Amino acid sequence: MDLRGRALHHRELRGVVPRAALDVEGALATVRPICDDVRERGVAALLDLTERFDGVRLDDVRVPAAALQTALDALDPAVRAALEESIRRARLVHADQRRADHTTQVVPGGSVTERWVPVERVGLYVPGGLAVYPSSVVMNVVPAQEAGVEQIAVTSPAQRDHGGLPHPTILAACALLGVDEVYAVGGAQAVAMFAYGARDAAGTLVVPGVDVVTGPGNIYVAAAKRLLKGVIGIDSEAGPTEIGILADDSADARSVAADLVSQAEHDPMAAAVLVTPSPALAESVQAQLVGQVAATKHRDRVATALAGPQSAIVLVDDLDAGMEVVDAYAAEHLEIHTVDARERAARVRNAGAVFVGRWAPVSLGDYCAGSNHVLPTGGCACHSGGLSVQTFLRGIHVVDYDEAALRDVADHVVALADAEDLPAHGDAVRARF
Ligand code: HSO
Ligand code: ZN
Repeated sequence: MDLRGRALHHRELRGVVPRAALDVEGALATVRPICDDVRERGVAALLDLTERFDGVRLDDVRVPAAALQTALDALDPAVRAALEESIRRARLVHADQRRADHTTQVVPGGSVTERWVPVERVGLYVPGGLAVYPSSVVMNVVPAQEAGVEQIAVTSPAQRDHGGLPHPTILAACALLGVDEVYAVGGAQAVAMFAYGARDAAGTLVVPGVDVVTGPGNIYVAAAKRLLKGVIGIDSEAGPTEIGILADDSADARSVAADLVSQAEHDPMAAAVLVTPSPALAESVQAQLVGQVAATKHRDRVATALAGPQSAIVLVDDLDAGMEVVDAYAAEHLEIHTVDARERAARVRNAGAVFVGRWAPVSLGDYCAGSNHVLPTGGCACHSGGLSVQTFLRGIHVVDYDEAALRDVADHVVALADAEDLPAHGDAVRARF
């Protein structure tokens, strides 16, 4: 894509940058009957739907505690050590996100305190389709724990090859994090299970409903989150992974190509976008891609993703024009490989996460930087941030005025109430004096 010489306003650029066509709205019609079924028939529906979509008939949706411990005992020690380090670093970053309650003394005798209160119960979705991501267990659970959420439930699709349990590394990650409420349910039905709760045939509440559902999933999971938002709170809807890279002549073409391939590996719909003013760099990256794609394990998936309309090399007049493009693109992940990477990173307006220079690849953030990898996609980074402690907190204003402070402002309350033709509002204050 060549944007050189085109003076586009940044709002116009949003319509020009490459973007995956993800029809979440279209998937709503598919997930609505699934969600209704779960609401009406509870556990019986979950068992039927799991058989239909995951090809396995379960006796129970809950994963037994013993299976979690067994999975942890069998976990490869190198993977265990890596997960432990990932958890440790994520905890450091997310613990720092906690907010203290704050009281503002508005007038003598009148104050407003903002209390940050965690939601009581959350449901975390961990995908189990094309790839299995124990790292996503870490990225969902750690912020919820650091927010002080009391009840954390995880769900992940039942795997036929694993006796109907979620993938063992998912179970092991749950065990490492001390999460013992785990369900073997995936897809839209999992979101509905968390939204409505689920009872068995005897009327026993097997899965209590939750307040907030987070985590990435396929288009049906995203559609169910859109449908049930309001019944539950959600984080942003997750679409296919995206990487944007802003680079100049100083960039190492091999690293740039490797990072484009790394995120294209997730999904044939994944997006990899390089923005550069350097035709020479564009050429070397393209040459690198040929060799690297041929050599990589998931080459079919990667090649499809890189050839799709959602991926591109975008040539721009200069780095400032490149900044406009990456801001318009609002990538889930944005890498900056320029001589002044740190300074440019500080000026980025729209991105899920920004990675500064050659030694901070997205793969680091996916696993072990301490940052969160559940991030807004599809341009949503222009209005939303990634998963954080804040996702699980609500600010509650506590209003505390004494008699004199209320008397002092009473005329203003009455004036505004009259202006809105709500005289009873004013009377409620007058009645006190
Ligand atoms: N890059 C993905 C997260 C992930 N990568 C999990 C590897 N495992 C979306 O941010
Ligand atoms: Zn990744």
